[in-house]
Amino acid sequence: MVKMSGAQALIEALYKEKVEVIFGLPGGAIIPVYDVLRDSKIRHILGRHEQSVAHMADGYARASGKVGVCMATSGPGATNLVTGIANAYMDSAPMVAITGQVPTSLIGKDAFQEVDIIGITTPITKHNYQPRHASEIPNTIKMAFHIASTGRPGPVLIDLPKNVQNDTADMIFPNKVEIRGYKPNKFPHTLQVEKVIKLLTKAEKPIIMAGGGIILSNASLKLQAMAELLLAPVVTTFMGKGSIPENHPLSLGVLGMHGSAEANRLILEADVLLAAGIRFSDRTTGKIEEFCQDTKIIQIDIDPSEIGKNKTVDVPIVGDLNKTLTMLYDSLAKLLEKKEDNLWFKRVRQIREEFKDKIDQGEGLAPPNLLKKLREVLPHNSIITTEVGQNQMWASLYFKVYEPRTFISSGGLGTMGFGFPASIGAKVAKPDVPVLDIAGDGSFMMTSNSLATSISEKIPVIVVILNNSMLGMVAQWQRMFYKRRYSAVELGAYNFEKLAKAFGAQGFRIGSLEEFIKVVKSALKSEVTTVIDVPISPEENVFPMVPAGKGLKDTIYR
Ligand SMILES: Cc1ncc(C[n+]2csc(CCOP(=O)(O)OP(=O)(O)O)c2C)c(N)n1
Repeated sequence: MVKMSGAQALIEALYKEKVEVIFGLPGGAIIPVYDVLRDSKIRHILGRHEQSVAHMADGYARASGKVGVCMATSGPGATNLVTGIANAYMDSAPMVAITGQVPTSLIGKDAFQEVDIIGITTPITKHNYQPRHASEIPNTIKMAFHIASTGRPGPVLIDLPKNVQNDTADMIFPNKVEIRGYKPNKFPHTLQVEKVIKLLTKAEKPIIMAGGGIILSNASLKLQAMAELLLAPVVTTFMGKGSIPENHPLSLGVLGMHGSAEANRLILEADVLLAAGIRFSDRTTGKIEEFCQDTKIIQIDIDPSEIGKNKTVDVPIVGDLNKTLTMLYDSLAKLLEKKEDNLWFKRVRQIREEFKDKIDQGEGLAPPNLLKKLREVLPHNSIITTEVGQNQMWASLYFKVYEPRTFISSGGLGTMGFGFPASIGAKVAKPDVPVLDIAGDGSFMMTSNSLATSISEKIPVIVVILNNSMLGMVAQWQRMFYKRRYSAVELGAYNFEKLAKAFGAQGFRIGSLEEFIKVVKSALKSEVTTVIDVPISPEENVFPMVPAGKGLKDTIYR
């Protein structure tokens, strides 16, 4: 037992959890923690807005697989974190968010900068805590990290009243953690495994649908081995992009509203669907009643509440994906011979051929073309983050990803302004890897103040703004489904080159594809953040597209 203040215990406990970096922005209610942090070995990265601070922690978590930590003061600091916490929750990113709170004697009295952040974050966290005594802090931190990082990962919030930070107590730092009622089930039930094996050995047209769960459980290699053994094509959800190398002969790309033509078509022809680590999101399935109506569906997930939530399945199986796929693979490998070719694989090749020229990828700075050319100059392990809108969907469709954890985007919440701060977090996690944010001008404007963090903390990233002077995705919908009646989508033209330079970053405005490639190549060697403003036509649409409320068979190709 050691005597120390609550704030000291917090930093000590974070240190014991091997936390290397905290993304934060201080204020009155969290000053005691910041005072201790000043003398600790943990790096602090000062954000310029708490939403960005949370996205930085999120980007760090997704790139590294570790828990991302963010910190803010009470009241407005805490509410500014909310979007970032909700974003992490929707995409199952492991995060611990720490907020200051008014002293316990003032809680519930509308004190200065008081807000009920526990109430506000209850639906968007896996769990939240408000220790009322300093001595609770070490165990609370241990539990928070355990919950955030195990089972289906997600954010946990710890709200620390100021007097609890200041009070001293005898502290016990536990080595182990036991939480009643929280025991994520890692190993699947053997009877369910047998049922899956029976279905897969009989399947003639099997298809695998791989989600973000594959990446979270580091199951990419097992997924690939399984696909090769079954000769099953793999479609990924948006969150699953990167779970299989997108140049693998069995990879069909991302499925869904802006999915690849091959993925959206072939999934409708499969007889058995192995859905691994996915949640049948409406963006992915289109009209759910029409999705794989006559297909036998197997669903594997670590989170039992996901099974059958959006889609009734034939065989549910609860377990960690890496462990479950390993068990399935080991049994199947004894029963099946590896095939080099069959009718189903011929059909895969035929569909690929059929759609080869159906999608117009444009020339010069047309986004599909630009993203394909960008891929060619970047190392395989480069990390791409995206903003939200057309930029995100173009990146999903046309920027091929070869490794897990190298495509980081706001899937569930669709948060504009996520990509740039997330790229800063990812670069902190992987300083030796190039990190690029593919941005829209509207999204970049939301969190571009993070340029100050990127410059002052020397975290060099590259931002490519596909600048159509529009809220492009909304404009696309108005163009296609509201008879071109543009309403509140024209942003006007801004000079992002000058904006970047004002913060001390490099800024460029691009006139041609050749110039773009030249600037990217020099930015890759640079040690300072580079913003590349690429003017594109405001009339560009993202295709393919499944209109809202329609099924995958209704895909529009151009
Ligand atoms: C915080 C937030 N506000 C509003 C939206 C709704 N929305 C979705 S896409 C989009 C347009 C995005 O514009 P821009 O960032 O310029 O990207 P583009 O679509 O032009 O590539 C909007 C407003 C959102 N997703 N997030």
